[in-house]
Amino acid sequence: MSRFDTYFLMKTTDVPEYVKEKGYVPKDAALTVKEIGDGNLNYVFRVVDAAAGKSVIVKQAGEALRISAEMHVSTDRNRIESEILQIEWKYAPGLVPKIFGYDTVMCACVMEDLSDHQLMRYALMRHETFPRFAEDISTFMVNTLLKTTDVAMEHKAKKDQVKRFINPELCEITEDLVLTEPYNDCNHRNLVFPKNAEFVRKELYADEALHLEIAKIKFDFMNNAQALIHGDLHTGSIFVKPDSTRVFDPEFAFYGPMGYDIGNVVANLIFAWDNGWAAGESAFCDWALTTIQEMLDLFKQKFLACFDECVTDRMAKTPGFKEWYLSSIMADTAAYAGTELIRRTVGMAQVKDVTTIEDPEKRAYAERLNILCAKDYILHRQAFQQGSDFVEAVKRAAKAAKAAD
Ligand code: SR1
Ligand code: MG
Repeated sequence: MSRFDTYFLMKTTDVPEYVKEKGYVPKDAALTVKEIGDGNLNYVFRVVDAAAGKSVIVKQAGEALRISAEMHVSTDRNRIESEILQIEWKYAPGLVPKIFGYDTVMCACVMEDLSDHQLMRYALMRHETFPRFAEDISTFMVNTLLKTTDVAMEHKAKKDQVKRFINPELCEITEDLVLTEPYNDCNHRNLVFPKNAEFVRKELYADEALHLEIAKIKFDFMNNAQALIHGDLHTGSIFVKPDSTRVFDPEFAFYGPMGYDIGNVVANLIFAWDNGWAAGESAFCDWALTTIQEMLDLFKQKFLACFDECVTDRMAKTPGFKEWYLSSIMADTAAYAGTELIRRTVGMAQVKDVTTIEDPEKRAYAERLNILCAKDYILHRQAFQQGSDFVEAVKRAAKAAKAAD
């Protein structure tokens, strides 16, 4: 009988016994443990065996979320995360952390320690640039997304995956926080920067044409079981070094539209641009926009090449289909870049890139830019097909946000 035979939320002091009992480190190892979690949901412990020069990460799901004690989500999310990371490792080796084990009782997984990397959001807030990022993230997305679709997988095996990764509670968070509340504040959880209160009322709460498009996008998110998506691919879910990129934290994963992942990356690079603009870091801002363009164009190029290699469905080989399919993914990318830009600007879960902009005028401007760019992406989504289309919209919004002051 072990005290880890029944679930409880571990404290730092419980973790050494846990990793020893589960066999991840020798019983006599002298360990140091630090809680390093930075997300909204889970607890993350770094366990170091200094004498052996080894370390691992233990990630445990709590029953209440860190961001709000009132929000409860099944601890099964940690099982989904462990299994997805193993699938992603198969499709995109070296671009996710290695999983060493998952414990269904404690809802904890033990994985590779990536402390030699930095959390991408914080590195971007220091205006560091990552030359490999566009290459790596486009490879990650093509390999994990296209290869898990019906065009590439045996159809019954794909449907089994849809069943296995049904993720209703985490999807509900996205349906509420991303695809409902930013447009009406129906749960009174929005956080609107006071200087932009009237702008948000007019541009988001009172725009019925926008609401109709968001309703269409929301039901696409809920019903388009296209690929096994990460589901929360923002820069706080990515570790970077100049020569390495690792995506982690796929607990929101489910079968959904590919554009949701791609659009999230686009939006989060725009948040990085906001921060760089407020700090007067023009070279960094240029890098952020160039990276959006390169990432999307590389995605398209690799997608078309990979399609020819991995397509198995007879009808999917019909001439013209792959271009049509890719074009719909680019439009979805614009739609979900837009919804991410808006929800992180006025919704409950915001991003430090923007909230730490100290000058209130600059922050208000950046937030107006995000909202105007988002509306362009959402309302004209079919027109966004090339990387440069996405970048031009940022430049248009930068001008329009000044006029909207
Ligand atoms: C209640 S969780 C808030 C947000 O944090 C996660 O990272 C997801 O983005 C979610 O929407
Ligand atoms: Mg997360």
